Amino acid sequence: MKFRINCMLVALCIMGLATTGFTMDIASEERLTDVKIHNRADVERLADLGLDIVEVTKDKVTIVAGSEELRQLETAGFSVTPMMTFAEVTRSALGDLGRAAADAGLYHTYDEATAELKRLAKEYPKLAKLEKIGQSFEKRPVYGLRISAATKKVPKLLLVGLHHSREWMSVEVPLYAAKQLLAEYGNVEKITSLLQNREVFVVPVMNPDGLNYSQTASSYWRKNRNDNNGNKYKGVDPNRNYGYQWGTVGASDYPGSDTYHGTAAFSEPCNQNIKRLAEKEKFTASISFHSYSQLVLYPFGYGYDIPCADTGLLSKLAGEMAKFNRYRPQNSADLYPAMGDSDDWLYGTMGCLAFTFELDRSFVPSESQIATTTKLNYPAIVHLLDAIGTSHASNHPEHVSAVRFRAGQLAYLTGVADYLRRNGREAKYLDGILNQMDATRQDLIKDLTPVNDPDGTIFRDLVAVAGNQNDTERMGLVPVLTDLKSLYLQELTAGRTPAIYSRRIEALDALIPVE
Ligand code: 0X9
Ligand code: ZN
Repeated sequence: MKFRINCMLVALCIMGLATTGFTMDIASEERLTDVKIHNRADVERLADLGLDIVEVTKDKVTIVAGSEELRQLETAGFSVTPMMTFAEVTRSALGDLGRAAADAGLYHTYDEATAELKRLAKEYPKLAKLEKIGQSFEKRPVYGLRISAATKKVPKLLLVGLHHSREWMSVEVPLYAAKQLLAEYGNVEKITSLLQNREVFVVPVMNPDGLNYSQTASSYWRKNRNDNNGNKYKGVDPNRNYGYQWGTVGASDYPGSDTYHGTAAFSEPCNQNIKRLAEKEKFTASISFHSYSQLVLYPFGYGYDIPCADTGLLSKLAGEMAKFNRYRPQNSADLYPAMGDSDDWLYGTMGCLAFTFELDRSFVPSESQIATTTKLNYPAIVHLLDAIGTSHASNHPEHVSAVRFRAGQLAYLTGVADYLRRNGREAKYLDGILNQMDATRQDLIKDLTPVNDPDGTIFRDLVAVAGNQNDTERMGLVPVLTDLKSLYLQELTAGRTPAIYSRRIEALDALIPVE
């Protein structure tokens, strides 16, 4: 952090001329290119060609393309306006930066970010713990910082930076959040209480090889540095390698593409690291930081209009966070459909309320923007941290297992109550059991309201549990099943998604004994 970035870079970013490679390693052919569009089908076509989309507006998509892609676009009938080549941008904007190994001005390098995490863990031993979550393709350790003052099990928030090498600001925002949370603990009442009741896990650099490459060799590199088995084209796009609906939507199977998805889902060590971590931690929510476009994105992103049980909650939270950073809340696919991103997997498979922030208005804004962007986004992060005290995805594993547990408990308690009754035990035991049953039943009903269980995940769990009980045990669930039936009947009468409710009523009828 010794030198300041060449002021030409500042000028470049003001002009909005950020670019990179359609990833040929042959940088001289790369051009920032405007492609005229007429509708969202055009955006979809561009994403499906595996193009490196930088920005989407109403009438144009800005991409980074080499000469091969320029030809491809023209053949496909798109009207294109090529702008600066990558070489021109690099020469005029970055000056010596590309050669000043291991120095990125005020931006953190991988080594600096790592040193910072180590320093924080040392300075706040009671609140912060440094953890190695794995290593990269080039065997750099990938670190995370676990931050919490909780003494019990609490909701967890994951903050991840730098999937894409050239998006340096995406390191700064989670790192700043870690520093700020720790500094404010004990000084700012709200943060003190939040850290006593939440956990934050910060991974500022998930793709260290890419960051290093971008800061020392090719500033606008996007992907990781997998050697692709000796292929002349290097790198896999880490935000196309997660394993939910993995395929070729908005990605490419060609190693030369900047959205190359790799040889298989989770083929990349950096993606495996996040997978392992998420499977272990069961995060309630996450934010993955990217740049640029000033957006708060939410799943699903692998196709247009994918039904999603938590759309209401996700868009509500995105909207609330966007009030703080004044970004635009948007469904990911509505930006452009692309499979294999972190949010789709974190939400779809792990039941985590997963968001992507597209920071700023260029890849590497001037250094003075670091303070502005980090401060701007901190309150949005704190808001999500606060919100997960009461909000969770309907498919969050702890929630689903809580329902299973309650249903099982209810069935078990029914058995115990029956035993007590039959053996003439003291009424006080029986009363206790009956009270407990009542409370459990009420909790279950709450879990199963259409709002909390819009896609019926929990309902299916309940039906499975009920179906597995013997007749006596199932009796404990009958009041719940009956109440649910009348709830669904009300919904049906009100004309809300009749198909779903009539199916649920049928399933309930099969479990409720006929009197
Ligand atoms: O394309 C990406 O991976 C993200 N944008 S970036 O410019 N930082 O590369 C956006 C991902 C959003 N997800 C989907 N559209 N599925
Ligand atoms: Zn990105």
